[in-house]
Amino acid sequence: MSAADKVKPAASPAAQEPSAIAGNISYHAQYSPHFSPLAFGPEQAFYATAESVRDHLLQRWNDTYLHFHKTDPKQTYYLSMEYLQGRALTNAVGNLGITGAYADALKKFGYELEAIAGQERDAALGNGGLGRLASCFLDSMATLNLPSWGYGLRYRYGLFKQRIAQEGQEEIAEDWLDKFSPWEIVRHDVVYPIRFFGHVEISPDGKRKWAGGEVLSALAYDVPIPGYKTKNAISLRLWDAKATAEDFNLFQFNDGQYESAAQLHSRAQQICAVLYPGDATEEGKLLRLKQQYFLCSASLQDIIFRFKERKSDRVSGKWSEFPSKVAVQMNDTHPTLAIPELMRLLMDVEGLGWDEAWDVTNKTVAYTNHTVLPEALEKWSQAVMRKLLPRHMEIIEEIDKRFREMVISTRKDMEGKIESMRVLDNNPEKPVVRMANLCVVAGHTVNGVAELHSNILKEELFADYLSIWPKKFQNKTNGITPRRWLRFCNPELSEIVTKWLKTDQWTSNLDLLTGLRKFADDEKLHAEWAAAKLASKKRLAKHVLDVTGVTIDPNSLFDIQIKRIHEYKRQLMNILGAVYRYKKLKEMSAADRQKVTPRTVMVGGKAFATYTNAKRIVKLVNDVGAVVNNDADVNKYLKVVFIPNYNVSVAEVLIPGSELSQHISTAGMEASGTSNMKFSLNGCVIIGTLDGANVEIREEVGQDNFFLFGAKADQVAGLRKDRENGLFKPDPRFEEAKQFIRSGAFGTYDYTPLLDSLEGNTGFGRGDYFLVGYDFPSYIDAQARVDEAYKDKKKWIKMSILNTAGSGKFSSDRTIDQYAKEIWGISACPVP
Ligand code: F58
Repeated sequence: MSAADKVKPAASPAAQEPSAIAGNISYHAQYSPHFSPLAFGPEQAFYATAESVRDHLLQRWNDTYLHFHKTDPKQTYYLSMEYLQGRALTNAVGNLGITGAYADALKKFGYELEAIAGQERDAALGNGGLGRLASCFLDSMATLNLPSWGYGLRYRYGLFKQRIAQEGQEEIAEDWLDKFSPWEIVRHDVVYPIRFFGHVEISPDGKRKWAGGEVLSALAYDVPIPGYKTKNAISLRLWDAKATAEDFNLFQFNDGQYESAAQLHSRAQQICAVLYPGDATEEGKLLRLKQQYFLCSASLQDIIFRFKERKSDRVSGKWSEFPSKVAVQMNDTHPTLAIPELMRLLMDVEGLGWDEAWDVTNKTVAYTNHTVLPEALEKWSQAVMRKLLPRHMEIIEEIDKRFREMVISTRKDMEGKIESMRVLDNNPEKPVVRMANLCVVAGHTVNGVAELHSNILKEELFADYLSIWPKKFQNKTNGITPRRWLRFCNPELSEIVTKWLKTDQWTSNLDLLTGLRKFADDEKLHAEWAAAKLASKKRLAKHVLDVTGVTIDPNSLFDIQIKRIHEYKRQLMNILGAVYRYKKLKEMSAADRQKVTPRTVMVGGKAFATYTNAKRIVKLVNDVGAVVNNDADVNKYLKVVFIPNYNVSVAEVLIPGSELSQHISTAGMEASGTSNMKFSLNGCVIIGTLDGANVEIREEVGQDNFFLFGAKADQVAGLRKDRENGLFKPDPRFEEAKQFIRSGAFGTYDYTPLLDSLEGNTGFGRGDYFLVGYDFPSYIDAQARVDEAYKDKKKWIKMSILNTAGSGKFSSDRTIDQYAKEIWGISACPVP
């Protein structure tokens, strides 16, 4: 009998009684080594509650591991540099079906579960949609009982905390591990060596091997991920970097040379210190490459270890079985080094030849692309790669050489295209490795994240490869977990949905939401729906007051744009629209103003620390808000609020309270978007362009329930040309809004560079590359249609209901089911 077989079931019915839970919470409060047993404030209550919930998780997690171990199914490993997990408590008790029991147990101590859950710090190990997608995927993998795991890095400080000061955004280290994370289990038994630098040694028989350099250790921390209404709990394995006692030079230390004595320890600490170390310097670039390699090497060593462990009779002769047991999904190009690392491990450690190793690698790895922005396509300096990973650079060169030879020998017609398709760009001024090309050449499947985006990949970005590998390219439209993004964050609306559908099965079968369509005109449903929305708006208004001091009116139209701040996402167009609205309100008579639909415009999001124009946009939103909100003539009709420190738990308050949300990127530039799905699911109407998943959302919810405007993706290139050729005639409203800002109406800060980026080629911007000027008039017109629609309460609520009803497609359960069947070839493996 193994140790795990002897464990008493924490998930037994008796253990789920409120009194048993209360006892368990007390136990953890008393015996927790973290706090004095005398104090039991909200914070202690949170940690004790979380540790108690963890007992339930651990049982399932152990059972799942054992079950996978025994049945040995093919398993997916999701490699991602980012996971935006947010808070875990509400989600964990919700997925385990013990929310009520925990709420009752906490009442015995005088606490509300919601308030205790609010004590938790967000795990913000991600930046934006890509990281949150990874977290939604884990939830769906566990829920669908799929044998699958996530691998990532355990950053000491996650994405920065954003503070708004006089000068605009300030970044502060986000200390999510300040106390400790109750959800992670440190695995002292799971440690792998990771080498950096060094050289390649060639043995007398010609075998090549990487040696020398410095070697650190990767230590695993496991975060159990419970599925919804299932016994399965999977792992998010996060790696931390360590140096050993042997690396600590006691002699130097005793000689007073403290820093050099612990040099390797300090380098180990740097690896997982922060997500996105600034990469303006060579050191920063090197550190980021180290992080990527660290993730890939540790994860692949672990995957190979498990492959061997699950069938102890597996010998190196059976490597052809590897792809039938292992699928590796690379979340964008950040884990591309998994390709040369798998090749290296197979050839240099396991003794396979090139062809065999290549076959295994190709059948194992697949790549998801999340962007077509040229500046976001990763390229690494060949010199840096050679210095840090000399053996990998050799392997990459060989991949490049063989790809080139293959094209030359089989596709004469493509000769002129080879240079741009190659993995290496040998431009003598700046020789680089093109990571996306490496992924396309080495992976068995490449997918985009929405129909439109996947078509752009096939027709533009990767068009040349399509004729070589027509079957390699797929679409997997993104999705979001309906548990976190409706069931748990919006309990009022969830209850209504359950009541009208007469089932709560929609939580794991989101297509059932279409059943709401037939009630879209029902007055009773309208009344309940409106009441739920108002309750969420009040909660949101309280949050705004708490964090900004601005009072907003829950009866005004709540208009929200929350996402990373980026010029292509066009928060600038939003704020120019608000500026235009403000100016018109000022010009109106008091009597006319009373006919206006009152609106609260909310913008939230973080600007990358070195992205100057994005920071200027943050500043502008705040400056406009400071003037508008204090202008007694108009502030009954318009408020503009910047929501600081946007993160997952803030989104959980904002999205349920939203009525209109803006997804207004330049067409063709937003790969998918996922917050658009969250908003629509929560009965929020979208104003948006035909971009990313907006296209599919509009199809699903109906075009009457979506405010469309702007240029189409296939017009964009032509419009940019026109602009360059001086053929663009700006709408007077666009000129008026910009001029108003230039006039100093919103303070003395110099917005010239930002506004000039919207003009022709000025040297500051790229000549309105993002086509704000072109789309502005149709945006303003669409906003006017919104104002009219909102006046008709019945019509608006119907639109809201139909948005929720049309959201079924956007469950990440659907997305993951498609990945499982069409890319990974894995099937459900439920714990009996
Ligand atoms: C996002 N990418 C896409 N990248 O922008 C969004 O359209 C899509 O819905 C989402 O992925 C999920 O597919 C994204 O979030 C990043 O955060 C990059 C990480 C590396 C540095 C540059 C930003």
